[in-house]
Amino acid sequence: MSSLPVSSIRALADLHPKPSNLRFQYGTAGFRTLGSTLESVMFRVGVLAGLRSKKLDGKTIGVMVTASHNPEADNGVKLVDPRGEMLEASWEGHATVLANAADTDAFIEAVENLVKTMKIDVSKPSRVVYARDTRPSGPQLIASLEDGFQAINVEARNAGVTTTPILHYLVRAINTKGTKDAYGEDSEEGYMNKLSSAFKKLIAGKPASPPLIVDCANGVGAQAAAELSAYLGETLPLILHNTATTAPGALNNACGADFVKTQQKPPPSLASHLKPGQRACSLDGDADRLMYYYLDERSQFRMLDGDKIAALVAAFIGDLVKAAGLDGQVRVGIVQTAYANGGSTKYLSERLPVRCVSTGVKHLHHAAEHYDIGVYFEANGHGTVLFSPETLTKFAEHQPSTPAQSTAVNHLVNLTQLINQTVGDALSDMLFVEVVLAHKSYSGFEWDSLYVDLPNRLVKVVVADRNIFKTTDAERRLVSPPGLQARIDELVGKYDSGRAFVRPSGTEDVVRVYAEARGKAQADELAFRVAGMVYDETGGDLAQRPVEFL
Ligand code: 16G
Ligand code: MG
Repeated sequence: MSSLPVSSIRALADLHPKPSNLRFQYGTAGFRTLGSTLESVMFRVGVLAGLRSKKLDGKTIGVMVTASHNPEADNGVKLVDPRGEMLEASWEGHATVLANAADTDAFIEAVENLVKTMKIDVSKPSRVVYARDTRPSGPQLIASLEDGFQAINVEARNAGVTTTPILHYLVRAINTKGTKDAYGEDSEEGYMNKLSSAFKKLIAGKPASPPLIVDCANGVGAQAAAELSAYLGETLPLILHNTATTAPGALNNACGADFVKTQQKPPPSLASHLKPGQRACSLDGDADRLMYYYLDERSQFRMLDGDKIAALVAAFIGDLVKAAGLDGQVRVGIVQTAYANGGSTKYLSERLPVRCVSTGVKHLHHAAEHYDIGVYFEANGHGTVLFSPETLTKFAEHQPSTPAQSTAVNHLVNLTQLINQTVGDALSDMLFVEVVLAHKSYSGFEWDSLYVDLPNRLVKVVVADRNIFKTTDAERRLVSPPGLQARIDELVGKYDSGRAFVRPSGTEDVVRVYAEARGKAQADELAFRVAGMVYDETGGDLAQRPVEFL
């Protein structure tokens, strides 16, 4: 049995020393911090990805270099497991250990430990496909990552500059190639073809759609959207904005899905393009989140966020399942987080089963897998719909008894092709929304009218130590610090339709407070009063209470 190529690892690891003053953590979205500090992390992730592949018998692992909606100077990296899903949670800890080994010797020791404890057969082949977004720090970080691949002889395939969801697609396509579960051709063209042909089938016979404005956040989504637009042609005219992928400082700056959601306004760059009634949407920096919006007849901004998308698409799928005659055989369910607006939860739970899970895509994704068709969306615009393997078989074997049933089954089958099954995908979700709008003859207004959002406020509190805040019940209740939840409950009880929760962020050194209530002023007041309680709990100086808006 061969052993680890220690001298090769050593020589290359020495080129990428860990900054001694920094500690890295593989968090909700992988490693993410200032791009200029990440070289050693990239090298080590290269080695780790190779080991993960060896552990899984040479299956292809994905590596995505991106910091999503974060500022341009940030960067990050996350691993993708063979079916195109997020890295298995137990390996997040291994990633953190490897990233924090103080020097080359400690790193080699950590790698040897991992090989031993996980019983990794290092003689197995290892395969990785990797990509990056458009950040300026990307090329240098990719070079470090490639040194990691080289250190343990990974067969590495460079997917270039592409979106996070396309990389996830590629991973699944590569690993299922030539099998009965073949996911698609393992190329960007394969992805574009798959989505655009399903879309064309789904909107066949519907009136031509008016053009859709797409804010590409000056990120990698701009390239993918331009490519997709060419495949779609007349079937969905896209007007792309914020496509300046090489303009310094432009990425996610006053544009993109996160800006729209947190500022509750359209990107200023779209101001002169948005006319009342015009549909528009924003992608985030790596094109896995989507926000829709429009201006009403009084030119008021109306946001159609992840919750509104969930409401629109879940009801559509539920209706198709019924129309196909599969009611009772195929269970449709919804997964949300505590951030889902109470209005959306009420609307959805009157129609379909709804579950609430902790924040973070991996939690939603796994919960959605428990349904035959699982619809999951975070309010921030990340989400997708999962069809279980048994459901796909049911669609294939179903014998429709009427032409209407047959049409509905066909639509469902086409949706399984349109919707990215690996991860939330802004472009795939955008096409899905457009299909539903076309089928229902909805404008933004009718869609928005499905339910009314409760006024809400999100606030972040900078505290000395966010780790003292521990939650339960899908992050809806605090168990620590003791007593705080009871005081929050008492306060919330004083507000009509009041709801509030406190959770430590998984991506920033802050605590987040969310509140909603019948009126805007009440929601704001509740959020700030709870934020005050949180701050007081940490013994801060009230005069400098560092509460920030988010
Ligand atoms: C990350 C998560 C997102 C979550 C957000 C919460 C992934 C791929 N992304 O962006 O799902 O909503 O973190 O951030 O899991 P927070 O913990 O700072 O509030
Ligand atoms: Mg993103």
